[in-house]
Amino acid sequence: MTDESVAAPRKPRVALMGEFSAGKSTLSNLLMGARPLPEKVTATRLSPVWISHGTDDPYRIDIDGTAEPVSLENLEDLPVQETRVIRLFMESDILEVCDLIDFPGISDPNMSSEVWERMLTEVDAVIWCTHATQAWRQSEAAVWDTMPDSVRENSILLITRYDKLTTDRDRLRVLKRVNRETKGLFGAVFPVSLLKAIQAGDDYDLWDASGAGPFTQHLIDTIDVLTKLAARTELPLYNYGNDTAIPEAVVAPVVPRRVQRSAEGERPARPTAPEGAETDAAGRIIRTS
Ligand SMILES: Nc1nc2c(ncn2[C@@H]2O[C@H](COP(=O)(O)OP(=O)(O)OP(=O)(O)O)[C@@H](O)[C@H]2O)c(=O)[nH]1
Ligand SMILES: [Mg+2]
Repeated sequence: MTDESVAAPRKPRVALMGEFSAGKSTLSNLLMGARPLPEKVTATRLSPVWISHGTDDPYRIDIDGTAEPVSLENLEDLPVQETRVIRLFMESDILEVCDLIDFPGISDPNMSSEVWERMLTEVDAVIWCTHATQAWRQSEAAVWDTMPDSVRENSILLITRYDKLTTDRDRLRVLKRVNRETKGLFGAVFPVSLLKAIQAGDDYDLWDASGAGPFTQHLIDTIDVLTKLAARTELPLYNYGNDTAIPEAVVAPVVPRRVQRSAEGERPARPTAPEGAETDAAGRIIRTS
């Protein structure tokens, strides 16, 4: 544990979840402006990876609670079934305001769902990544159905790999269907091409066209809300049932209003799309709630 985390109230914990290959790890790279893991490691099945701000060495926590140092190069050798979570520390802007937990894919036939289910109770909010070309499958809806409202209302649904849909008609069709089928189940829904967002570099227009602009702005606002909620309770929101009131706020910390995308460049906060906004011909924006 870093000194910082002992002194400060706990940070909100945002989980990155979704089906296999939906873009969870790409999203964590985008948000942190860096790759936390070597390329070859991200290609393998890992236990949930919980990333916090700091310079501490990585370690794993066994299912019996024992902590043990690990090497980043050898994460793929760790026993997935016996590892509750891998803890990593990085000095990235977004980690100053929240922790990120990168989950494995939900319906991986080579991994028991227990591996990620046992980490759900640590979560305050989720960014759920759903493949644009097969968005919001039954398997995704079934898992989301088990989440408490306290988590769902602060969660974001990202329709990822949106660039794989090639016509405006397809994009609109998918967006409308997903919005219809997930009505009331998420705080907001955004279509995005994570690949294009990463490739945008410092090109402001490309960044916006990727869908990352409105999404990151909404994420910053959500982290603000979560920070205030987290200050009221030591328990993750997952553990607050629908009928359990969250205690009154003691402090309302101020969240820096920025998410740095890359080591070199930083982008000013962008305005969110107005309520009820739809796509334009370039497939940009769309914030629906
Ligand atoms: N075209 C396109 N490819 C993407 C996009 N997002 C991710 N990818 C690619 O999809 C592949 C899978 O992405 P990951 O980020 O590893 O997906 P994941 O959800 O972490 O996958 P698992 O952890 O294996 O379940 C990678 O090759 C990415 O480059 C996108 O928006 N557009
Ligand atoms: Mg991954």
